[in-house]
Amino acid sequence: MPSAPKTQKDAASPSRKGDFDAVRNDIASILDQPDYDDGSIGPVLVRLAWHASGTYCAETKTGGSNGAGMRYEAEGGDPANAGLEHARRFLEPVKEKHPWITYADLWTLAGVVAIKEMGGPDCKWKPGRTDFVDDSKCPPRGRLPDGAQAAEHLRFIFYRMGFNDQEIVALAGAHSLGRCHSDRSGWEGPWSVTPTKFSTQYYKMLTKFKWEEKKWEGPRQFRNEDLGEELMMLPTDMALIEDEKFIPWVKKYAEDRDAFYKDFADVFSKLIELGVERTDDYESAPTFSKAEGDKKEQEAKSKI
Ligand code: FMI
Repeated sequence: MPSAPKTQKDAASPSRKGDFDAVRNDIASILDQPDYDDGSIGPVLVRLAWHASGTYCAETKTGGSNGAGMRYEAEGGDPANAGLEHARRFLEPVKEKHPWITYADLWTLAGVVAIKEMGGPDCKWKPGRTDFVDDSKCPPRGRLPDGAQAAEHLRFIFYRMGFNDQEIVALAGAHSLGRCHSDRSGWEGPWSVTPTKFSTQYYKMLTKFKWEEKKWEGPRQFRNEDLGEELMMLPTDMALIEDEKFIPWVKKYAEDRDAFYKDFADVFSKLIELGVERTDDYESAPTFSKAEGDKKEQEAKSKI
């Protein structure tokens, strides 16, 4: 029997240029991966968006989320980016289906979609990033933070990007997601018992539990088993409760979920905008989040 003719939708034709909702839906549809980590690639997509952006230097206006330089060995091969090739590989079918989107837009949008789908806030996202055509504009290695260090180092790195102490602590709350891998960073284990759910658990773990140095062959990290499984903290995570300017924010976010969600959404949106130089095409692109966009559309419809 001849198969039914393919409809327009079935055909493997590229999607309409600028249909970012279609891209959002396709990203959301690949997050669950039963054979990967804790069953989700959400956390590693958030890390991809962050590492793509976190090379920014406000003084020289270099680095940042424009360019998608991690496609090149110069940036992709930076040991700080170990493991992110998995995130990029998972996104490849989405790029193939929507070839008009740049990698730089796709990677940042993937982070935003993953945060939302894992129960986090709506982070504003705006398109218009371009991709480098070669590696000549890749930022130098060494711009991303080193988890083995302390508060002073965090400030040095995040102040360079233009963030303040409150924003540093809000960003760190993303460590309620995902885990460390001994074959990537060298450290091992998750920070929370629900690593695929966006939550305030990271701050609660830091403020309510006692952490002891793990005795093992690997790099220095801290451990706690009070919730029935071994959780971890990096030396830089511990720095947040050792520093008198950071700790009030850790305590606030442990107790005030709404404040954390709002502040995280603001600071993550700021992070993924670093270094973006838009083409004229996108100057008038909407800056509101999907939820806000849906709401505006509903309001507009109700007036018709
Ligand atoms: Fe974090 N991270 N992070 N992180 N990160 C991860 C995993 C990870 C550091 C170190 C570090 C931010 C900042 C910082 C995020 C989100 C964010 C790992 C394990 C390490 C060592 C990597 C691995 O796979 O072994 C710091 C301390 C130094 C580099 C640091 O400053 C920020 C700003 C964010 C986003 C807002 C997430 C989601 C993960 C989990 C990734 C995964 O694969 O599960």
